[in-house]
Amino acid sequence: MDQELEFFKNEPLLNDTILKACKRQPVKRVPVWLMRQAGRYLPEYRKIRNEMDFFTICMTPKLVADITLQPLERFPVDSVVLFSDILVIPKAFGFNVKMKNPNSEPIGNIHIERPLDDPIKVAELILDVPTKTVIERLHYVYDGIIETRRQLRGRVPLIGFVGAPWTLMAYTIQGANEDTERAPKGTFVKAVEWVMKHPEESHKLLDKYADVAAEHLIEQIRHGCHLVQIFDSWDGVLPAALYRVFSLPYMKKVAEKVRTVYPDVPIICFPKLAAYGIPEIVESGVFDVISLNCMVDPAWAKDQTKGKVALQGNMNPDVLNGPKDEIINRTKQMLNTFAGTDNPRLVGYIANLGGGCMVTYDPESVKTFVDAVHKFSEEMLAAAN
Ligand code: 1CP
Repeated sequence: MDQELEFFKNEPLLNDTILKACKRQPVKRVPVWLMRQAGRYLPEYRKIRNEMDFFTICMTPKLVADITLQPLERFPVDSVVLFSDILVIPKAFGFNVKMKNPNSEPIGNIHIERPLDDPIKVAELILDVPTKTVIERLHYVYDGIIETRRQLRGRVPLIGFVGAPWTLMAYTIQGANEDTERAPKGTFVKAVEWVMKHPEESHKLLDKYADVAAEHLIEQIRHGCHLVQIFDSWDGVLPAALYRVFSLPYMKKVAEKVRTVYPDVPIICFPKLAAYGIPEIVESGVFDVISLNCMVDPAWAKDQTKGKVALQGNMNPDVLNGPKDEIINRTKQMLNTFAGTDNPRLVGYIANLGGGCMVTYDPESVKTFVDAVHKFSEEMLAAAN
């Protein structure tokens, strides 16, 4: 296996545009991929998923590789994202992570059967589980990466990923992205209550999750991922003052640890709802790229980041449910906004959605978006010469 990993390390990449954009080097056209492009809306994924449990698929390297590559077989995306999930980490700690209604509702909600409900259990359920043990239990992810690299044959780079410590903690305590009076969807009330009531245990838990998340990214890179993304999907439930204490420092810790082992591998961070964190994320100096949610105005983000990091995003995902002309016009508009007057060559820019692909997409709409990014950015860059 070591020989194969060595081969992957040296395998030439046929398209490294996204790696160049991450490092703010010039490109001939803007690279594009879509968050959650694998799985979900593709009929070839739904077919597999109708017959199999989600985590069984994640644990089967051949299927991981097939599903990871499905978007590339249809569209000329400039990167593929590994088929896995952020919740593989709580699962590897021993939490029973389940997909609700797996049969009747293929794209279901996640829930954890017995979430962390008492601070006294942090030691036993989290701190006492050696990081090495957790990483061993995640070996199926690395096996999936190896199989994906075999089938990918250097066509485009492979993105690995992890959930940010705060987002992982939010799921571990809330148990689900609930939809009840106590915890309306997307608010993670119990998790926010925890950081107020049990700050010390929260910090210990976050610190351990940061260790494991960093090791998980390091192993993903070691097994063949070319770049990585950290998803802080639920940062926005923390007001800025709490975000600075309980989220950002731990996301930073993950990136710093990865950097010590792989100083040159691009790290993208996705502060999904906490745009207020962007200036400090830039200041931290450990991220190559910030992925912008569609709620963020690109002109504002450019002003905040001043070319010190690359930017990724941020088409409203709803647009891809609309007509073709609208997708094309909005894509043009997006490229023009990111270029502005100061960056006509679109240096340090990766086109993407501002959130994940939706189950409702017609695959043709994804193709329209990808083709439009390539066509118009090529024209814009040629004109800027
Ligand atoms: O392109 C891809 O979809 C590839 C891999 C991928 C990624 C990057 C999956 C597969 N999940 C993720 C990340 C992920 N998982 C995030 C961060 C991204 C984001 O903010 O959108 C989050 C929050 C999760 C947690 C998760 N996994 C949920 C959300 C629960 C909720 O409501 O809070 C769900 C429903 C899943 C299951 C899942 N993971 C991936 C897929 C394709 C699916 C759908 C599963 C199915 O087939 O039933």
